Amino acid sequence: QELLDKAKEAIVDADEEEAFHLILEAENQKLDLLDLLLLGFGAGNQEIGDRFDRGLLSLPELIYAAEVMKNVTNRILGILNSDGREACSFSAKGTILLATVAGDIHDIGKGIVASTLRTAGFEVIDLGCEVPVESILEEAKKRRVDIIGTSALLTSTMIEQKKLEKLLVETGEKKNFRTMVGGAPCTPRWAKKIGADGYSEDAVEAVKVAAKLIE
Ligand code: B1M
Repeated sequence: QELLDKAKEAIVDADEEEAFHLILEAENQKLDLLDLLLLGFGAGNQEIGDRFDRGLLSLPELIYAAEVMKNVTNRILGILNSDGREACSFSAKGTILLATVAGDIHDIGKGIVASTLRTAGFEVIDLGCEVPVESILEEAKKRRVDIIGTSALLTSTMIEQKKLEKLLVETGEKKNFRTMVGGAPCTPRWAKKIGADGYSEDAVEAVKVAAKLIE
């Protein structure tokens, strides 16, 4: 718990050196790095968001702390992915394309989803952020993926997920792919409304939903 508290504090203080030191410490103590990421650093990320909301943090401060969170996320995911460990029992193999939708640069959560899916045995193609629906579909066709997963963190960019569903129907491609949506403003109701096949609230649930979609 002490390490988790320190991890939270490191993000709030935007202290990258301390954060990397804590990762090493957790590795040495053989602690679960995913727990450290989600419950420790993740709590710090949540806290900076809340502070920004309440006007206690300026945008440059938010950007700086978020950059530290991103570097920390990448470091931990790098370690976990190179371990080649299987975290879950659902080894439902399949290919998933992930993208944060056009106009949206939030990619920390999507990175965690990508890593969790990889750890669970899926092949993940991550197109990054600000990806237009046309590019998503083009790549999905080229790579013959099973599932297209989109992430949206802004209420103003969720509409891109609807745009993708529309494009899939209009081009006759809907039958060829399962779709999945996620990101803080998304809900199961939203997924149903736009015609997406799946929704998940977090990275762990994303694995279960993806496994179900390719059953
Ligand atoms: Co911004 N931002 N941000 N931001 N940011 C939010 C989302 C916001 C809620 C903050 C706020 O005002 N309270 C708000 C959105 C308001 C709204 O639309 N209703 C907001 C805003 C307004 C903005 C800007 C417009 C600010 C500005 O410029 N004025 C700007 C937008 C720029 C743009 O995108 N065009 C902006 C910028 C930024 C930073 C660059 C500073 C940084 C992003 C860095 C990065 O991602 N590379 C940032 C951050 C960090 C946040 C908050 C603080 C944290 C987001 C995050 O990383 N969460 C966020 C407030 C908050 O959420 N408390 C906020 C942690 C992450 C692990 O969770 O992303 O939810 P999350 O992912 C989860 C689940 O959602 C789910 O699993 C993940 C892991 O469990 N999930 C999926 C996600 N995708 C999924 C896909 C799936 C399945 C599950 O299947 C495909």
